Amino acid sequence: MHVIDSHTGGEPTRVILDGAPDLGTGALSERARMLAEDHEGFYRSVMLEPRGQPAMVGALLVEPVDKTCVAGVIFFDVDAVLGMCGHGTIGLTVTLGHLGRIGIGSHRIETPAGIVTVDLHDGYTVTVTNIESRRIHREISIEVPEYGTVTGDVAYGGNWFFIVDPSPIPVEPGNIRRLTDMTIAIRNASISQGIGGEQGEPIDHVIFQDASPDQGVHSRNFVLCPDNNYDRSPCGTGSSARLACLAADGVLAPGEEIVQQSVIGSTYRLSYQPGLNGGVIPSITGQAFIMAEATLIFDKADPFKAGIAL
Ligand code: PYC
Repeated sequence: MHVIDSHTGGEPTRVILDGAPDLGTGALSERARMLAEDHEGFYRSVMLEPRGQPAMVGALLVEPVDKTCVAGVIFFDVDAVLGMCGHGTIGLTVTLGHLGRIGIGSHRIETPAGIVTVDLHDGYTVTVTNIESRRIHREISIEVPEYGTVTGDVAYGGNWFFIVDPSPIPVEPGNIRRLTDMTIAIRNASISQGIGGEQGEPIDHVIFQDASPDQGVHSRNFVLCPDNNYDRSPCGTGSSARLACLAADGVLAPGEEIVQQSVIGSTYRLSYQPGLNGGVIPSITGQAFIMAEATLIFDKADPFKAGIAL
């Protein structure tokens, strides 16, 4: 299995070029469902230690249904198949450029959540124009065991987010353990209290928004991902959901650009245009760097061939 590893603002992406199970040629949402339900062992073995690393997102390259797209992709982490992934799309685009499969310019990529446009500006810098993103609940309260009532917005940016602003804990690297524990408790409480998407989709990510001490930065975030790791990047789909909230609150105008920072200090430039269905079309600009080109080996004699799953 050949893979290329990159990171986007510190968040790793592993693009799988070959050796994956055959998911057929159906709609990408159907192929994502097959991956989630029938091939859990495959995607976990690629993400889990010792082969993978915490916070890594896999990007399985597949044939797109829409032939105007340069690629189809299904993203996953160790615990879930994702609808879309912003940092992963930036990593994938830089990887496709590195492979010579695309050049500088604009390209379309098909994901289970819909078609996104990517602009490769140079060897590292990409703007993703995401699917339409929307807020569906403003200031909804959740009773969180051991933490009490927590109020936030529910919004969609390709995944489902519960966004708390301002953060109840300062978003600083020294607080990552506390931030992780509280956001896991919120996500679990949202699921047990049935708070999620319009069709009952569970909240899969939780965001805490805080001020940043850095000049020119709009805000700093902490983003919990489905695998209970935090996003080292400012989270592309989370930033999209956040843009939908800022637009709905009337505090950010179409085309106005802000800088969103992650808890480790990496940044995205963000803006939006109004969508056709009342939401926003987000633009996310960030950089990715290739780290490795590798052949993954699954030796039958290896007792941890399937990864370390405790
Ligand atoms: O950038 O959208 C994102 C993302 C989702 C999970 C990790 N990163």
